[in-house]
Amino acid sequence: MNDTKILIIGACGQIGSELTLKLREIYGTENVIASDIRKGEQDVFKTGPFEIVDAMNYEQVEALVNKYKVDEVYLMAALLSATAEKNPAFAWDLNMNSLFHVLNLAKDKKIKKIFWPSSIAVFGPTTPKQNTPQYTVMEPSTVYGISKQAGERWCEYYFNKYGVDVRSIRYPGLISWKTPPGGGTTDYAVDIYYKAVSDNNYTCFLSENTELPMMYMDDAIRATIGIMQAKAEDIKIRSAYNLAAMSFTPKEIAVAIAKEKSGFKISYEPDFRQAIADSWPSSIDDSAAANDWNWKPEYNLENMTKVMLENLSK
Ligand code: AKB
Repeated sequence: MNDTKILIIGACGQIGSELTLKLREIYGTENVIASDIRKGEQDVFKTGPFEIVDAMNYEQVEALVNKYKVDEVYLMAALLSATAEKNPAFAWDLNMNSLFHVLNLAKDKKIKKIFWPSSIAVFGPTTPKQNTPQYTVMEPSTVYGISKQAGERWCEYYFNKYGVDVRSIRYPGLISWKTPPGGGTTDYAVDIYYKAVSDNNYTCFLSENTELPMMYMDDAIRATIGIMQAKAEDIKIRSAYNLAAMSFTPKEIAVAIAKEKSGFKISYEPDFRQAIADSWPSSIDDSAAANDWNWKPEYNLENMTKVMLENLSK
């Protein structure tokens, strides 16, 4: 396993940066090639190989795969929900073309395995909101959700038709103190901790009772590497797995923060992201991931809040 060569596309983003460091710990620095459209202010390009790549350019991606004899690709480049609504055409191009490039590289046997992230955004206003099942009505109403839903169908198609070993999970909102998120609807759940530490108050862009599925980044990274290391025959779902850890509202996260930081205050000024959040599930049934590849989260709102505040206060 230690000779496996891994390419991460979108390595400077919120998930990519932490994923790169973890994969380098497991597979060895030289075996994990980080790449992105530009260098971020990240450890990723100081701790191992780093290449500039445009995920939408097939020749550039193929050249990297050939140069490093890449076995596995983690395609983390994407425009998230809020940013995608501002530039739907570009979001569609980036999210879909980059996926086709790696799927086609695997179809042509140039790479062996792909990780591609999906999202709770594949669900829409007609989906059952509580404990949303793995298989259910899916009518996403955002361009991001539409691209993730279409991407899931293509992943399954390439697996069924060409035997491409592609694996995916539907991430909930992700929370980390290491790298800030960019352009998502769930970003408030990260911003709130930064503001709690700097100002002891926060104005939330979602309303107080908007309940969304969320996850601490360490759990998300464990899930990502877990599904990639699982035996191929255990991965029974080749579109994307539901994944869950906790669900809370802005009001509930504010209460959890106030327990650690007395006097913390929240106010609410919902903007265009409210409609996106209202179209998504409140909680997720992830029993298929638990059954098929032993997924189990470790963080809940309380222990995550302690870790977030502790680290951001340093
Ligand atoms: C977003 O808010 O767009 C993302 C997601 C749920 O996929 N965090």
